[in-house]
Amino acid sequence: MATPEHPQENIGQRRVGRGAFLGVVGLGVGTLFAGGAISRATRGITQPVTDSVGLAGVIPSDGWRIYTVAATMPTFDEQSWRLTIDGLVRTPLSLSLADLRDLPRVDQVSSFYCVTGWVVKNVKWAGVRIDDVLKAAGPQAAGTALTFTSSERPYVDSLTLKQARLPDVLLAYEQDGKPVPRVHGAPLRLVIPEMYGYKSVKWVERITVTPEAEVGYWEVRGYDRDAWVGKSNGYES
Ligand SMILES: Nc1nc2c(c(=O)[nH]1)N[C@H]1C(S)=C(S)[C@@H](COP(=O)(O)O)O[C@H]1N2
Ligand SMILES: [Mo]
Repeated sequence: MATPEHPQENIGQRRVGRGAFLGVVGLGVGTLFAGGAISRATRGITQPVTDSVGLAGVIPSDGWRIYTVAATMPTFDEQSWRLTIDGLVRTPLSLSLADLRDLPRVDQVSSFYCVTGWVVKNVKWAGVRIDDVLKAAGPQAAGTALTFTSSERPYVDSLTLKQARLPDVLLAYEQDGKPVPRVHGAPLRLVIPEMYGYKSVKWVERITVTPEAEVGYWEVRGYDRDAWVGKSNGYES
């Protein structure tokens, strides 16, 4: 099911109807880091309860919905694929998957929230921290944000450097113990558990250091630029 699922009327619907069909719980966003469980579930963030928005019947059993904006999903070739780091950096980089795997590996478990109401709890990710990727490129002082470009055109989104440095943000190359599947963004996707899923760009092929955060695909279409789970697009308490 590769249907775009964020029609703009969703936004209005949620705003108008949230009192009627949204339950909220005080769960917060939690991430478990391998090698020392840290739960950050104490921040008082409210969550939509998936079942109360009536999605239970249409969500596949593992909970994911596969989203795309183009007609076909990108493919990649393991040998020739490269991640480009450019923009306001001293040394633009072109990194292979092997280069990424040589960087410090991070394992974490975090939940994934789409702004439309579905959630996948406890997804096991492995990958690399953004800072570890940026280090060799050397971001310039004027660079305050990152643009993540998908090989699925025209999907793009951005984070401030500060957001990208949150401790559970990662460029994931494994999901639930296997290479990230094609439908979920192979070979590399962004994961930022504290924000709604539209910030977690799939099929990332370029990270550009920019003077300020660029407006992302869904943000052009009305969604908040800071997509904090529980605090954006109508969910503020
Ligand atoms: N390239 C690309 N990345 C994307 C999207 C997309 O359509 N294209 N959808 C976003 C949205 S709205 C969500 S909720 C998640 C869904 O992740 P999934 O398709 O792996 O389930 O991917 C995000 N990243
Ligand atoms: Mo989403």
